[in-house]
Amino acid sequence: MKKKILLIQPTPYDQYGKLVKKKRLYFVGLALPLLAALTPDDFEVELCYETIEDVPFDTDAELIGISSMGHAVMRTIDIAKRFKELGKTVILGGYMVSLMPEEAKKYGDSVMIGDAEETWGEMINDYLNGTLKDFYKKQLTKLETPLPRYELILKKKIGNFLPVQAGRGCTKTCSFCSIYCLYKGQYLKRSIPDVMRDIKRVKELGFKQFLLLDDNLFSDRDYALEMCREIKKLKMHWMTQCSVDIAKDEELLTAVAESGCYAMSFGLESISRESLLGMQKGWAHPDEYSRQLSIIRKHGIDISTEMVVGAEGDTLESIRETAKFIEDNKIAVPRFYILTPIPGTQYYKEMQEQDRIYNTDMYSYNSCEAVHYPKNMTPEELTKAYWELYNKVYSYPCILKRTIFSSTFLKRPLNALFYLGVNVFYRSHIKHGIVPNII
Ligand code: B12
Ligand code: SF4
Repeated sequence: MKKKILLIQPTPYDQYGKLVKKKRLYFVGLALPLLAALTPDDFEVELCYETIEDVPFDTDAELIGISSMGHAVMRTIDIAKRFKELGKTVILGGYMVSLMPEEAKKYGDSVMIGDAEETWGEMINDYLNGTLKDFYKKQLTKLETPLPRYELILKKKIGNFLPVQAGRGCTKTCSFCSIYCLYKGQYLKRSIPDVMRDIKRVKELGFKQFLLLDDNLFSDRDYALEMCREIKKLKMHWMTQCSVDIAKDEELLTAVAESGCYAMSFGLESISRESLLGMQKGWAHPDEYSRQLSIIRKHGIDISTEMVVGAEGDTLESIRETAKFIEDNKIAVPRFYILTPIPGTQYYKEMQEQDRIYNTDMYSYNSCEAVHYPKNMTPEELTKAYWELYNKVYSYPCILKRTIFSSTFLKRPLNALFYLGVNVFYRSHIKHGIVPNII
């Protein structure tokens, strides 16, 4: 009989300490299907996404691999402790444990720091030989990944698209960002034929759409142009995220739109220039945002945004103005976070050095509770202003203005109706005090 490994993507706790559970996980990460593909054939692999399914604590798997994302790391630790009590061998990996490996090691037998491509095989071998090391780390210099084992997630309650990744890292250096912290401004690209192999597989499996989950796909212009030319041939639809300065490049934007990209998410972060400068994001200019967003929209690309509040230039007034910015720019799906100093990031070091960490309880590092002392308000005022912002932007008048009373409705009515549905769904969460960022 084959040995078995169980790989788990834990779900976070909400701010009331309850596990966040969903009927469907639309945005599925790639780590587990990829780790499954990297696993030697003599192992059977089972995947568990806790947001949509329960962790099988009675599993017959002997090896348990647990991933970690942001504050969901608290659930990673709780699951690890339970499996340890049950006598299993527990391996931890993913962004959050990579940023705090020494702490993570207290709860597992071994910790994988960063990318697994060149160390996962060695880790499994060591486990089989009884020589598992405390830490595994190998900085990649090139990125080559096998075809993810998508078949292991097909029967799960996921959306109508699958994830694909072209590259890792980002050439920008925003101080709060975990990507910068791990990749230090490096952008590792896969070869275009390899990326196309994965997209073609997604198509063969009957999907008409995919999500390119790169952090800033357009970090390398020539690579991105070439990729768009290849994607166009497949006649599929896709979504991604990138920096808003793509608006400055009409040729690239045209190629992206013609290749089937219909939705993009932009980390605008703030309408305050001072805040952006404080985050080492001075290359972004809030006074250009409206023009840039309208150029992108003209190319037929729908927009969602990610913004943070609580940075150095933010005041209670600027947070209120953020709601107006979202409404005026008819952002289809806006998401907000309280700027959170994630341990391991440069921003965390800055806040620590300035003695501005207000709350050290990691359960609160959920991006909807202030855990630092902001410059221009108290932590309590920041948390209150954050929820007021969400409630204002997800009020029915604002939702309607941003969806069916927007120019998108005339050009792409089905999309506008879809975003209306997403907004109503998000609104119901916000009304229950649950942020929609993790769905
Ligand atoms: C898709 C995605 C999501 C999806 C899907 C999540 C899911 N449940 O599957 C959604 C939108 C739901 C989501 C939600 C959240 N996300 Co998210 N997400 C991503 C994104 C864009 C891609 C993840 C991915 O698939 N990458 C590709 C894979 C192959 O890379 P990887 O995950 O790093 O995995 C490699 C290694 O880390 C390692 N590895 C990973 N896990 C494990 C486990 C073991 C055992 C081992 C050995 C190795 C290993 O091996 C892999 C191959 O090398 C990343 C950004 C990014 N570029 O990765 C953010 C990212 C991971 N998310 C992040 C955050 C903060 C969150 C939220 C906490 C947001 C929030 N405030 O609520 C939630 C938490 C949800 C949860 N269940 O934990 C942060 C994590 C930061 C940090 N310090 O941990 C990231 C880095 C975004 C960012 N720029 O800050 N997310
Ligand atoms: S542009 Fe985005 S992914 Fe790149 S460093 Fe800044 S926040 Fe991180």
